[in-house]
Amino acid sequence: METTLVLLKPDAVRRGLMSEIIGRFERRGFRFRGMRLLQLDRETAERHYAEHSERPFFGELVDFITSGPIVALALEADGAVQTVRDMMGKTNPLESAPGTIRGDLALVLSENVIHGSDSPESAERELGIYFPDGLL
Ligand code: IDP
Ligand code: MG
Repeated sequence: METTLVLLKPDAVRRGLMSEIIGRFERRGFRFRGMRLLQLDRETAERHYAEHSERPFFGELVDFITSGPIVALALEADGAVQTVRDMMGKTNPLESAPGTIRGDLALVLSENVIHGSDSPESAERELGIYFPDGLL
């Protein structure tokens, strides 16, 4: 079994899309091992997105992800990392297929409603940021 880290970004919470997105994961059958509503400080956001620290959009990315409450989910299934990535769609919502979360709910690259870990190694690192006391 594998566990992955999902974030519902501030745009998802502001737009009232929490139940829409969480419901998709419930209906798909994931086991929920953690769920938190929180707002990131800049230091934690920079740690989360450390791989992008040299990118020109890094400042805006941190501004955005700290701009309001987010929901962090720890979701378990066989192949959870890839299954969540498939359900999310492509990074740019304009390239995301209908039926995916971004393909159904987003239009803008910088406000693409969801984060999902991109590998089991990333999932382990990111779960430690949001669920330092462990999972259920
Ligand atoms: P991912 O969220 O699909 O894993 P990443 O490449 O890890 O995509 O990028 C992290 C986040 O940074 C994306 O979800 C998107 O919101 C934002 N982002 C990626 N590329 C750009 C860009 O070129 N301009 C502005 N924001 C970007
Ligand atoms: Mg990524």
